[in-house]
Amino acid sequence: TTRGRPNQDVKEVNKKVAEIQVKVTDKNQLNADKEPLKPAVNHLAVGNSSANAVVRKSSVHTVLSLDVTNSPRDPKAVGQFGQAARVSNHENLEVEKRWNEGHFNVYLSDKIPLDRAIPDTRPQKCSQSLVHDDLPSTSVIFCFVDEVWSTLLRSVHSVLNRSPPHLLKEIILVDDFSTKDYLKKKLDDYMSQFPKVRIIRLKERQGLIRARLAGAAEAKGDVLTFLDSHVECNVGWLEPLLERIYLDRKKVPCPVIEVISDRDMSYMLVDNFQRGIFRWPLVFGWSPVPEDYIKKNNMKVTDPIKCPVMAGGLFSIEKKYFYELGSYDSGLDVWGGENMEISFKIWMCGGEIEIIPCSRVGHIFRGQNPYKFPKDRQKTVERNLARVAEVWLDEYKDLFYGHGYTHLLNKKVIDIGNLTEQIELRKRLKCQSFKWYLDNVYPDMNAPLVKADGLVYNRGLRKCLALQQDSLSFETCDLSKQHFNYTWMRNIRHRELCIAPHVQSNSLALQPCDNAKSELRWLHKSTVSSLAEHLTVEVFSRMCLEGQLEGPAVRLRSCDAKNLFQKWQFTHYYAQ
Ligand code: LR7
Ligand code: MN
Repeated sequence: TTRGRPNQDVKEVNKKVAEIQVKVTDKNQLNADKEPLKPAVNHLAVGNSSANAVVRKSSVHTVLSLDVTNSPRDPKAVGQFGQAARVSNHENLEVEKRWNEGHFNVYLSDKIPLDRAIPDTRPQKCSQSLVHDDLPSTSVIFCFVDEVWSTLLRSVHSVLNRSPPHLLKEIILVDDFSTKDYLKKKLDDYMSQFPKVRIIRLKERQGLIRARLAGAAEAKGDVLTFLDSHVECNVGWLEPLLERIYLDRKKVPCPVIEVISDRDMSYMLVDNFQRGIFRWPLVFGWSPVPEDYIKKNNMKVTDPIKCPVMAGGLFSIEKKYFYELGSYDSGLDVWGGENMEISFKIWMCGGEIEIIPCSRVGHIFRGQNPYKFPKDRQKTVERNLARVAEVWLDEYKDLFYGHGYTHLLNKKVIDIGNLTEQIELRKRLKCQSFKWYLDNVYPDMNAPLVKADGLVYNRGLRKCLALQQDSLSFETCDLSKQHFNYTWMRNIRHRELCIAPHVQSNSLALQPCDNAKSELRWLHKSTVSSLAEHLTVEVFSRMCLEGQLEGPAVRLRSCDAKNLFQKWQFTHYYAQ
């Protein structure tokens, strides 16, 4: 109780709360094209928005961090209390005209108070949960490039209004070389009224990853808290994050990310028990915590949720720990992949990622990035992901490449840059393997190391492919002798040898496997093991592998749907 904490009168606060009746309902559905990134949302039916945030542990008096926006000056304002705002028909043109400035309803955002109230969406118990008196302080870092004025300001105000002053060391705005005029002198002038806000301007466009690093380098707080520049922090959002770090400095807590509608700017709460996961090829998504896990661990809605990966934009991390982990790979450009990188790094090198249900922050989910990518967007993201895969995925990186990214294996197509430093870092930190991560952090992830394996059975010959002294033959099927893998690189592989088609002579040979060689790839559609399918040369898609009774055991022939000698079947299928 030594730090200069606000000494709120509890009764006063409660009186204020009682004055407010908030009713928020959202009638608009979200647009479907962005669904994969959004957690499932609930319609709000919020009664009283309670102003009390978090009670501190072992404190002499009960301290409440007051949400100063709960009794707003203008309760009737557009979008007030997080309600859906409507525009009349004659304004639609204006809405459309300004949409692309941020790829959301910028027109509406500009009409909504910068310090609007939003409904307190925390689970009920949160307002009574205890936190320690001597929590670490944090620097809040917002990076932005050409962010919309009103959303940037609303983000900053929500932090200033809803964070206990003694825990908020500063707010650092990192301007990633914006082109908009209002983000220059006008922003400086505006922010000069807040001693805690600092602006750092980058001299060239660095992308959000290096922009965050620039912000972190200047930060003076014990903890770094990164936020996107179009958010609204909810009541009591900060204390529960800092509490987790206080308990264990290797915990990396994330708030629940709620949805601010890009259409009507309403604030919507999301389903409980959601966690961040990834699917191949390293695509972030939300997924509910498995039901039996909740039961087995007797989880309450307020309990922290272990998270295999974080969404990326919103989290707190102890500053020293961030640097011990080697911060971000600064070779990642502009946007994308850094959430995977830091997530794998945290888990595999001794830390933990958690979603904290008592901490909630709204975020505007947009259909498109409203800024330009200096290079092609797709290529930028692919390259970032390839860097992550090469450093962290071990033998599982084949799953990444095999899900649509085999072209990245061709060094002529893409230069992913130097990775020595990252690989060294992983060794120095003595991090666990990716297999360990899958087994321990994300056991419900489906990650078979090959697409299929076992015997390669030919329907016409009713025999299996065999290798005899480096040449192919057919034998009576016997799993103990003949074993091939159908790999993620779509190679047919036995140990170090792969079946290589020679299209000119229609013959087959065995070659040392090489993931980068597209000529070694075979298409094979069957996922149902009872169905035999063609093995088609990928680079020459009309040619199929065919078994022969006489002469060489196999040859290439024009594909023929009815020819049983062209139908092949592996013993086990693990994935499409
Ligand atoms: O070159 C850039 N420079 C920047 O400063 C590009 C972006 N930025 C800023 C930008 O202004 C914004 O404030 O970086 C922030 C994030 O960019 P967004 O809002 O365009 O990203 P996003 O919300 O679409 O994407 C999510 O994934 C990103 C992958 O790199 C980042 O990790 C984002 O922070 C992340 N956002 C969230 O996690 C919020 C929830 C979304 C989900 C799921
Ligand atoms: Mn964002």
